[in-house]
Amino acid sequence: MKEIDFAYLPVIGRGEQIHIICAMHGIKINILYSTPMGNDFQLSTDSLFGTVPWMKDKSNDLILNDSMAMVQYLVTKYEGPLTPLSAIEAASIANLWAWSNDYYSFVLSPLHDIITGHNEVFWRNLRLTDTLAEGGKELALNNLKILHDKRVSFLENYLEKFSDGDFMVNGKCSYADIFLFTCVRAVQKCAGFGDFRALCGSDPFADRKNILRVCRDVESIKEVSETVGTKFEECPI
Ligand SMILES: N[C@@H](CCC(=O)N[C@@H](CS)C(=O)NCC(=O)O)C(=O)O
Repeated sequence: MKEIDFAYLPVIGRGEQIHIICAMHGIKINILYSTPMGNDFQLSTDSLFGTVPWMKDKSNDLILNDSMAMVQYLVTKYEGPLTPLSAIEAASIANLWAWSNDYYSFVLSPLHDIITGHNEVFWRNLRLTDTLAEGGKELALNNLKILHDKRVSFLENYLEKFSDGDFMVNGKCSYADIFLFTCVRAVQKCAGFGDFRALCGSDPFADRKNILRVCRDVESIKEVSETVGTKFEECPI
């Protein structure tokens, strides 16, 4: 049985990559919408770490509560086009996935806090010790633009040097390409990032030709476009 229960929020966030991976590997997903945006899954009691994404494999009751653990498990346990072919390939993919994970944690998550007005004490920056607390939204957005430009430049330069064909690793799509794609398109299209886009002259990835090429490569996969549909236009973040 290739089937998982999957709890997340009705946003792109860290969840859409899992939907795409499951579609590409023929894994059925039962969607549970989590609090505070849904009621199928209680974040504070049903999840191990008080966070989503969360998943349970119906075939063996394995529960995972971290997106990195999930993507690696799913492409290993249920072989398909995203399964790495060697230890070196697997490590290179994880390494590039981590770029998006850091970008998500340090740029997108704080932007989410600004978009949703979330300013409770929490483990991320931008709440107690940094500029959202001290300088307000305008300074926080400007600082996040600096972080965005700096971090995106590193990936763009890396791809210019080391990735000559399609996708980022060995010319074939990986879960690293997929997470990059969902992060980039969310920033470019989701309504919540409008203020950030305006600050960046409408498209924060406008001149990043290598990153945009990877996104187009990913988008050209049938399961990807079918899974994503109009979600980037409809989801707030
Ligand atoms: N390392 C975790 C991070 C999970 C995480 O921070 N998830 C956010 C939503 S994207 C969350 O559940 N936040 C709960 C909260 O802010 O209370 C992963 O990638 O799965």
